[in-house]
Amino acid sequence: MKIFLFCAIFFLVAFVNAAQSGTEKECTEATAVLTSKDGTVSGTIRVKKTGTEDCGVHITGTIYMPESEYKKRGFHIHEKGAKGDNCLAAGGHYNPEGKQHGSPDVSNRHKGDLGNVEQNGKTITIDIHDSQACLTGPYSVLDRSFVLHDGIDDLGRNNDEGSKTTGNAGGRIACGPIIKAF
Ligand SMILES: [Cu+2]
Ligand SMILES: [Zn+2]
Repeated sequence: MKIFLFCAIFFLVAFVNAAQSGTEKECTEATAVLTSKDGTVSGTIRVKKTGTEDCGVHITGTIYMPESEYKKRGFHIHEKGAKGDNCLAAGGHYNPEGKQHGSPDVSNRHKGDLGNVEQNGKTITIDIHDSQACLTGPYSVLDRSFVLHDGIDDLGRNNDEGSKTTGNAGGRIACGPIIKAF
């Protein structure tokens, strides 16, 4: 009887642990705080899963930065959730499938290719529906980084090497790791 009770408790504990680790993997919402090294750029971004599939998210947020004329800026998810070395620590564009750099609305693109965002005055308002970024599954963007660039992403439409790898979006002016929220 004692053995039976012991076994029953053992399996119950194992079952509860398995159920908990299952829910840990689930992620429906993530956040990222973007900053620049000099402190002049800051923003908060939210990523919400939009359906039951692993991929498909709604990305919203606001970035505040020094005033400039209306300008487009490249905005991507880069591979690593690190922001050292003026955001170079974030690595290259998140590209687990070995594709070319491209526009967010084509299938041959890096998973992290979100295109351009628009600065108006001191503000960039972000409101992106993306079908390829994922919050669950093998290609999750959790623990990777958003990177805001100084220049315009050419969306891979030119014939030079840079266009097919980075979109020639220029320097990295702010970044922030994508962290699980719920
Ligand atoms: Cu980038
Ligand atoms: Zn890219």
